[in-house]
Amino acid sequence: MTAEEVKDKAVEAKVKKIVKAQDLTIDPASAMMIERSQELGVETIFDRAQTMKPCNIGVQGTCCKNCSQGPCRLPLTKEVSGGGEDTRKGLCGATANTIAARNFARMVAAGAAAHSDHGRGVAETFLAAARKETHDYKIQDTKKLLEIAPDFGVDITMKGDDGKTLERNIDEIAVEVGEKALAQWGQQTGEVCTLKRAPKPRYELWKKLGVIPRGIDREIVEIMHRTHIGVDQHYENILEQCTRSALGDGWGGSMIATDLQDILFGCPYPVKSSANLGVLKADHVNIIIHGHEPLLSEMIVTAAELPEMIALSKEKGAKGIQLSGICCTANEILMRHGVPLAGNFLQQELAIITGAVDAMVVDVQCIMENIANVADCFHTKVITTNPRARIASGHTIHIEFDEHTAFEDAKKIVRVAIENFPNRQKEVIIPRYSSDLVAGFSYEAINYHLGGTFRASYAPLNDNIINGRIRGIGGVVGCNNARTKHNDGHITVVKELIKNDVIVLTTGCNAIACAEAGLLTPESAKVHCGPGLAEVCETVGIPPVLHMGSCVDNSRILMAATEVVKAGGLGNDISDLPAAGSAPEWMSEKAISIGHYFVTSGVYTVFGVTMPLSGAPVFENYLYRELEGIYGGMWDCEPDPVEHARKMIAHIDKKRKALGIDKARERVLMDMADRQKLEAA
Ligand code: XCC
Ligand code: SF4
Repeated sequence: MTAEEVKDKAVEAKVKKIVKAQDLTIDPASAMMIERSQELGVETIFDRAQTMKPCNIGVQGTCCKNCSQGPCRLPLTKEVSGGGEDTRKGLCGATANTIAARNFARMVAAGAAAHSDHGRGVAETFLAAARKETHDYKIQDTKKLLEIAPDFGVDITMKGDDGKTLERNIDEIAVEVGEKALAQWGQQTGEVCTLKRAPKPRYELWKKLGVIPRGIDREIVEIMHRTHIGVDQHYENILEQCTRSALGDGWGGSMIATDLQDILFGCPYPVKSSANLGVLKADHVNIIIHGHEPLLSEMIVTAAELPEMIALSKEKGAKGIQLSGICCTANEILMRHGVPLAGNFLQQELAIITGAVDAMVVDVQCIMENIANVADCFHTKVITTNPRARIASGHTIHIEFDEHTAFEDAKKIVRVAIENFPNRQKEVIIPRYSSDLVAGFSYEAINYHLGGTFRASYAPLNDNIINGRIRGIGGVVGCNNARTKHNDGHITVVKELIKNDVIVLTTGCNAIACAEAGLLTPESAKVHCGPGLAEVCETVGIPPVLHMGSCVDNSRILMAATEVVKAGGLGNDISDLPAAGSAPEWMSEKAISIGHYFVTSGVYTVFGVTMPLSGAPVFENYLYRELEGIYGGMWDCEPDPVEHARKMIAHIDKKRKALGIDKARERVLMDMADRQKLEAA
């Protein structure tokens, strides 16, 4: 070892000793497992976050490696931050703003590609099911099929010989919807048809600005072209392409994924379950499904319930099979089957460290390569299933999933897990923490819940916003980020919002964080909400935080916002609503695509932790301020979670004022002391 290396090691050891698990997460179950990892000497992301600091120039968004003459690195200088002239240039002359805009655009492209490729897979399976090429999948929700068919230009009725209107055969409709849906990806001209679902003024604005995506894939490819060296070198023009691509994600690929999944697997309605590592059972075969696509996991849910599988598990000495999930695959099967949540993004390694996971089955997205290394320290089998996503580290098994043999594949996987049960080596330690939850709030379910079966409508929600009981709507979503305390941003932001009577719609890893903190129960309303929101939740019987699903289900939030606009009384467009978006602990490129389709749909959207923009002040100003004049929504970044929530509330109040409904409630912020006074009274 060189002297340098010795020094590094010493620093590393010191850092490890200083950092307490309680400083890394607010979740007691996770803290327990972090400590256990330290005890066993199993390295996790929490350790590496201490020993490896992020690159200071990349963090500013101003490192360009788009050609081999670079990387050209343009950190912010004192002169520029002091208002002086910005003379920074890459070799080709690209300015810091061009570089940051190109980097941002590539994040949008990757994020939109991830969501949309997921959507494409769903559309392909949907079509196979509609054509009856597979018997494992069936068209289940025909009501939703008939509802969405017209959006794809598919007739649901036909004229009979006698001129009378007849209902069309449902299978024919399904095939046509499948074909039209799949065509949205490769379409070269025209418009992605689902954009028409937006409120009319929004659609018209997009049309006027020329940002309606022609085809989902085309806009993503065009970002890659434009950001190649020497093509698009104007940040405004680059951002316009980001808008096409992101809208093609939120109102296209993601929305179609959600719709077709609902039709194949059933539209979610409220369902009870539980969340956190405590859902694992020491005496059961534990199978965790992790990733994003419900296609395979739906089959695994069924396979794990087969009497033959349960019998096999007993033969191997277990009491049965416990299925649970991590990340958005978890959200998908929770929403439709009530399968419990084992944890969110930063808990994937920790789940394995319990020693109780017999198989972790992964599909695509947000699967850390290191789970393979952690699994090597235990008996856990990591099973990759998607040809797009394999792992070189550690020892993993690949059982490829094919929609034509889906159920057989799923049975194979469940069997591997069961056979692995007797191989447990280390002591099993499962933190005894799990929280009850209610999930399953599709926008259809919200409609039904608020209005009742016979007059399903968003009008009661609007009434309560207008009369001020509900101050506004917060869409809080997104990842975990190892650069910030696990779940702290999520829970602080959400609690601050509901305390101030802002109802929260959630998806993704925020939803899982809220579940773990007990915020997804109707009972949590009277503990955490301001009096207005508490009253509404109590009357209607809903939690103050509504779990709407996975990352692609952010499209449900767009549809809910559209329904609120349609219900009337709160303006004509999404940008008129007293609403704001947030991703307190974002990290993935998908989050950037989501953020951008929220912003360009008219929503003020705040991201936590950091944004790769600080080295490019002109581009940053464009995103954080000027965009509001164009789209009515804009980006912002606020790492402090309380301030983060307050910025959202300030925006909500600004919109209330513009609507003339600010008088309905006093514009005060409740803090904890006020709340206690109120409770005491
Ligand atoms: Fe992944 Fe969807 Fe982010 Fe969680 S929230 S870390 S993307 S699982 Ni969408
Ligand atoms: Fe440098 Fe320009 Fe090449 Fe980027 S594209 S690495 S700024 S020369």
